[in-house]
Amino acid sequence: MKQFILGTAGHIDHGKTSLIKAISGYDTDRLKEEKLRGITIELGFAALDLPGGIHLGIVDVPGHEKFVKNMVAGASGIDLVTMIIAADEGIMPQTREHLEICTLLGIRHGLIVLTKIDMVDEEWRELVTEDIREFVTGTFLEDAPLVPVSSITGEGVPELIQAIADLCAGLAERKPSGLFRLPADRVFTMKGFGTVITGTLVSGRITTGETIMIYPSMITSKVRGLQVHDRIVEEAAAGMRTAINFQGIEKAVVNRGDVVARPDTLKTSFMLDVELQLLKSFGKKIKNRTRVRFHTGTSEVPCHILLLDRETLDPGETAMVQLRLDTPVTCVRNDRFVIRSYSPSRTLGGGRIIDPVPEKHKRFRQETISHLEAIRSDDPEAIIVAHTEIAGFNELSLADLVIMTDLAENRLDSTLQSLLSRQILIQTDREVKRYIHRKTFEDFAAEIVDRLKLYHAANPIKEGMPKGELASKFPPNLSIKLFNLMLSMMVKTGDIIQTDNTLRLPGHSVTLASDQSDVKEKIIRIFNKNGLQPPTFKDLTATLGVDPKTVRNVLMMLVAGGEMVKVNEDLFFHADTMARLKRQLVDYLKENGEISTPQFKEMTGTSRKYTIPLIEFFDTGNVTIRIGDIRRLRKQE
Ligand SMILES: Nc1nc2c(ncn2[C@@H]2O[C@H](COP(=O)(O)OP(=O)(O)O)[C@@H](O)[C@H]2O)c(=O)[nH]1
Ligand SMILES: [Mg+2]
Repeated sequence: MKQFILGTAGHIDHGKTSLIKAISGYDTDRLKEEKLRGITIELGFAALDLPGGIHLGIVDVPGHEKFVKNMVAGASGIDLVTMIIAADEGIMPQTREHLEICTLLGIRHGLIVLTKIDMVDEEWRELVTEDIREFVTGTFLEDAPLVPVSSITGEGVPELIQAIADLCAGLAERKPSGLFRLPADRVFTMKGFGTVITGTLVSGRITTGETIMIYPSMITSKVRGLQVHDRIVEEAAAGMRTAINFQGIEKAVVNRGDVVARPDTLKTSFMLDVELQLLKSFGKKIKNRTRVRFHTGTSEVPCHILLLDRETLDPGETAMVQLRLDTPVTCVRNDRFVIRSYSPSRTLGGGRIIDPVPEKHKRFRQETISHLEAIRSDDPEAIIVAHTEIAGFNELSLADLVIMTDLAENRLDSTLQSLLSRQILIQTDREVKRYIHRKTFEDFAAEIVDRLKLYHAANPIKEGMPKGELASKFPPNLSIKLFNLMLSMMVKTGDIIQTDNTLRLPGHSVTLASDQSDVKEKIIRIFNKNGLQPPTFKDLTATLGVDPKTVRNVLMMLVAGGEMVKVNEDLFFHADTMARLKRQLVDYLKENGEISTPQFKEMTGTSRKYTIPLIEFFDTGNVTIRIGDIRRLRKQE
C-alpha cells in the first residue's frame, strides 16, 4: 500500500485544524491550552485512507508566527502540502513565510485550499483566487489545484479528498534506502510502556526488536513496539508517521530534534557545509558570522554563518557556506534546512546540506572552494573522490560514504567498485569496508622512500630504520593498521625491504647493525692483541658468544672497510699486522733474494697452522712467487 504524508501550511486562523477535522475526523488540537485559546501550538497528527487505497498520514502545523519553528519541524519530511488560505482574509504574512519554508525544504507537490468560502460572496472569492494565482506564480504551487472549501458547511470537502487522492496517485514512492532515520518530533512516557518517540520515518525501515541508537547522545536501546497511525505493526517504513516504544530509555534523555537510527550509521557534527539561499524577500544582505537559528528535521540549533568566498550574501543569492553550530546535529547530504533570524524572528533562507561532517574551513581558501565545488556536483564519482582526497589518512568507511553521498546502496556500491577497479581508491579493510584515495598511498610511499634515504645517509652502518621510528614521523591520524598495510604494499612492489622490524631501501647495502658495532669493537681488540696468532673463526665465535652469522657479517664488513684481512675462510688478521709482516717480508727478500718456508716460519714466529696460509696468501696477492721450495719477490720494487 502506498503511503504519503501530507502537511498543512498557512496563516493562523485560516482553518487548517478545522479542515483536517473535516476530512479525517481527527481533532489535532490536543493540548488543553490549544483548546482554550483555539490555536494550534504543537504539531497535530491525523490519518486518512484515500479512495484508491492510498494511506495518508497528516501533520497539522501551527500558523502562529511564534510557533514557526514547530511548523518547520512538522513540514520537514512531508510529501505534499495543503496551502490553506482563508477566503475572507486572503494572503497573510505566514501564508508567505510557510510557502517560502516549504520551498526551502524542497517540497515539490501540493494543493491550494481556499477555506471559509461560506463567509464571502462570489465576486470576492474570484478576486482572492486571482490574487492567489499571482502569488504562487513561479513557485512549486504554480500549477497546483485550487479547491474551495467550507469546513463548516462541508462544501467542497469530498472534492478536496478526491483532489488529494488524484495528486497522490501520481506521486512516486520514496527511494529505497538502507539508512533508517526518524527525527523525533514528540517524546512522551506512557504508563506501563515507557518512553515513546514519534516522528516521520524519513528513510529506510525498522522492525520490532531491533537495536537503535539515539543521536547525538549515542544512547542505544531496543525497539519494544511500533505503531503506525495508531495501529500496532511489526515493521515501519519510509513515509509513515511512526511511534516507537523503547526499552529502558528515560524521557529526559531524548528531545525533539534527536534522530533515531541504527547504531553507528550516522555521525554528529558541530559543522555543516551547506548551499545557502538567502530569500529575496528577506530584503537585506547578511555579513560573515551572522548569528541565526538553524532548523533541520525536527531540530533547532543556534549557529553562525561562515561566508567562505565572499564578504556579504545578497538577497536572492546562493552560496556555499559553513555553519558553525552551538550543539551537534546529525545530518545526511541533501537534507534540507531553514535558517531563521533572531530579531525580528523570521525566515531568512535555507537550502541543502552538502557535507554533513566537514573539516573546519578557513575563509577565502581556493583549495576549500574547489573542494566544495567538487562535492556539490551530482556526479557520484566526483563526490567520493573529493571526499577521500581531503580525508587523507582518515579512511572513509562505507557508513561515512552513505551519509556523505546520499546514494542508494546499489549505486554507491557500483561506483565504489568502479573506482577500486581503476585503482583510484584503495580498500584498506574488507570487513568494515574502508577506503583511501590512491594519492594518499602514493604520497605515503614517496615519503617513506625519502625518510629511508635520509636515514641511510645518516646511519650508514645500520641495516635500516626501525619501523616504530618511521611511524613516529607520520601524523597521529595514520592508524598503525593502515601504516602496516601500506608498508606491506610497498614490500610487495619491491620499493622497500623489511627484515624483522627494520625497513630499508633495496639500494642500501648492509653495513653494520647497531647491535653489531659492539662485536666489531671486540674483534678489533682481539686481533690487535694477538698479532700473528689470532683465533680461528670458530674460536672467535666461541669467545665472543655471538652467532656465527653476525660474526661473519662483521668480519666481512671489516674486510670490506680495509680494517681486517681475510686469508682464508677460517683465518683473519688485523690489517696493521699484515702490513707490518708484508714490509718485513719484502725487506727480507730485497736483502736476501729468496726465502724458504722454514725461514718464513722463523720470521713470523708462529706455527705451521699460520705460516702456510700466510705465505700462500702473499703468493696469491702477487707479492711473492713460488719457485720449488723457495719464494722470491714477484716484482722488483
Ligand atoms: N465560517 C467558517 N469558519 C471556519 C472555517 N474553517 C475554520 N473556521 C473557523 O476559524 C477559526 C480558526 O480555525 P482553525 O481551524 O483553528 O484555524 P488554524 O489556526 O488555521 O488551524 C475557528 O474558529 C474555526 O471555527 C470555515 O470553513 N468556515
Ligand atoms: Mg490550527
